[in-house]
Amino acid sequence: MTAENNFMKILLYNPDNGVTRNFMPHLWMFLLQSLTPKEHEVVLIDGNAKAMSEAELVQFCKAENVELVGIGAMTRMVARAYKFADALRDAGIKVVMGGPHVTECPDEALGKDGGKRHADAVALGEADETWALMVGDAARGELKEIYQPQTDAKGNDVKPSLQPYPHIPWETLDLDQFSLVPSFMRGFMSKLGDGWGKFFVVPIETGRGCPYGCEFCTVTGFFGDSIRFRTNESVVEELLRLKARAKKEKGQIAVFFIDDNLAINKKRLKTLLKDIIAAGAQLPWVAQISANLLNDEELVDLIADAGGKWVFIGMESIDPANMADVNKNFSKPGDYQAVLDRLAKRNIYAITSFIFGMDNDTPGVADRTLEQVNSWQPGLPVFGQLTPFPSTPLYTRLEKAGRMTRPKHWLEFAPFVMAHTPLKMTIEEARKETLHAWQMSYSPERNAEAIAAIKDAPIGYRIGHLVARFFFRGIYFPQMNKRAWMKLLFQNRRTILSLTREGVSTWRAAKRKPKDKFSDDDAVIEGNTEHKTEVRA
Ligand code: B12
Ligand code: SF4
Repeated sequence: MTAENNFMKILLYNPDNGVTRNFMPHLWMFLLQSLTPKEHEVVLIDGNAKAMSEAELVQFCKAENVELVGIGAMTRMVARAYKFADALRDAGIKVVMGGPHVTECPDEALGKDGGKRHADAVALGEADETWALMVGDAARGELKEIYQPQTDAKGNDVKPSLQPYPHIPWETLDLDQFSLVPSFMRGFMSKLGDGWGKFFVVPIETGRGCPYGCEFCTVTGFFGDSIRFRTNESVVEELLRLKARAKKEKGQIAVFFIDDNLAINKKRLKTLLKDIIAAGAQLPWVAQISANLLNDEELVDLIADAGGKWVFIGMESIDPANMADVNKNFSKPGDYQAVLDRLAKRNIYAITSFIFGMDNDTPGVADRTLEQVNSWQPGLPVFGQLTPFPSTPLYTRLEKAGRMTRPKHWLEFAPFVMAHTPLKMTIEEARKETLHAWQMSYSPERNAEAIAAIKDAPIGYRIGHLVARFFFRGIYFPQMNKRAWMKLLFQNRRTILSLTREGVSTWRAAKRKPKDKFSDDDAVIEGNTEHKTEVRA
């Protein structure tokens, strides 16, 4: 830092998760960058997009004169985060940490639980209002150990209101490291349609907090049960800037509304969606919404008209006894089919998330779940295992019952190996069930069946579904290089060829027709919303 103006170069770093490449950058980095006092410079590195060893990161910081590094991590990535933090601190660089895990286990990060110290300071909870203080103190060499939001008379954190919301300059940020198009396919993809040479998924939040308190979830504890929203204007304005960028760059931008439950207040969501439609701010988007809130026809119409393409639904289990065990009774497995039908009528996909290893699960749970899933509208199923994250009611229950086999599972991270013993199956059985579910759901045969099941949908929609299937498979099966992609394309060649043939002939037919008249084929090529209306009616 220079003595005159306290200038510091700051790096915000997110470690890679060691298993898959994330499809989207992390919002916290962009948010804190926007909230950093202007006299400092901030650079961002996401280990998922730019793989670096600890030594390389240290070298980068030395070469760039970085004086402060902020590291954020979920529980799953925290062991990696600590390794990077240790290397940086050993090189004399100050490290501050934040995010859900260090909020839940601050003593671990600060070395006060008997282990090694990893961070000079930690930010507990939402750091929107503490980050500037941390930076100021670091610049003056007066960093404290713990930063946390002010508390109210009852001792609860005073949460940021989100009004006003920081300006994230998406229109100028260098997002190249986050493009999802593999580099060897960029040239070819850039010639398709409006241009697919670059494809980004950008995280946007419209609100924070969820009151439902599912037993395994950290959100109610971390963000609180009082929900806060941004103004509709600020969300619409952000979307319009992204839309302008996509057009200018001849690339594609999709949005992930990262709210934990976008429809938690249906009335508010309807006004937001109407404002998005009125402003023409539609971009393709995905959001998380619980099944119980998707029973409203008007809401689902608005979701479709406002650009909604995928809805992530935490279905967790097809067994109501399991749902009751984890305090998620409000989501009824018996309703899932109707919800998916309602979405499919508007050509919206569902990403359906399931958890294995719940207390009422027995061997065979994968096949039982798949039988149901395959009888529904085709979607994108994902499978995980019940994981006790620190500070959740689930963690406390299992700990009290003496069922934890690896109480600090995050320090010895093993993908898809449970950290406690399920009641009616073994840890190894749960691992095998999970593997089986992934294998069966994304096999070439299942991909072909899923595409055949939506044969009446527009060709653009079906191609999009197949591409999404290829990406989702990569959540479980490593698919990081050209060879892995070529193998995948070869295995699915029949489905790809038949969609390609149909796409080309539809495109040719559309080109031969006069442009001034709306035709069904145009709808098919563009995935036109008019066509959606027809399907709906
Ligand atoms: C989007 C998201 C994802 C994305 C990936 C992340 C991304 N690229 O954005 C996807 C969908 C891939 C994902 C996956 C998973 N996720 Co997730 N995800 C979220 C979600 C919904 C939003 C994250 C977000 O951007 N929040 C908004 C920002 C503003 O909040 P924030 O990140 O907490 O940051 C604030 C503070 O924490 C702090 N902060 C954060 N980092 C730092 C760093 C520093 C230096 C400082 C000072 C402050 C600071 O400042 C920020 C502003 O206040 C959260 C829930 C939630 N609402 O946060 C779950 C959440 C983070 N995920 C969670 C989990 C468990 C997972 C999975 C493990 C699920 C699974 N079983 O597979 C996977 C694993 C990911 C992987 N393989 O990498 C848990 C984490 C719990 C924990 N203790 O770690 C959460 C909290 C949800 C939950 N139900 O409990 N996830
Ligand atoms: S509904 Fe989702 S965000 Fe809310 S508590 Fe349950 S799992 Fe967490």
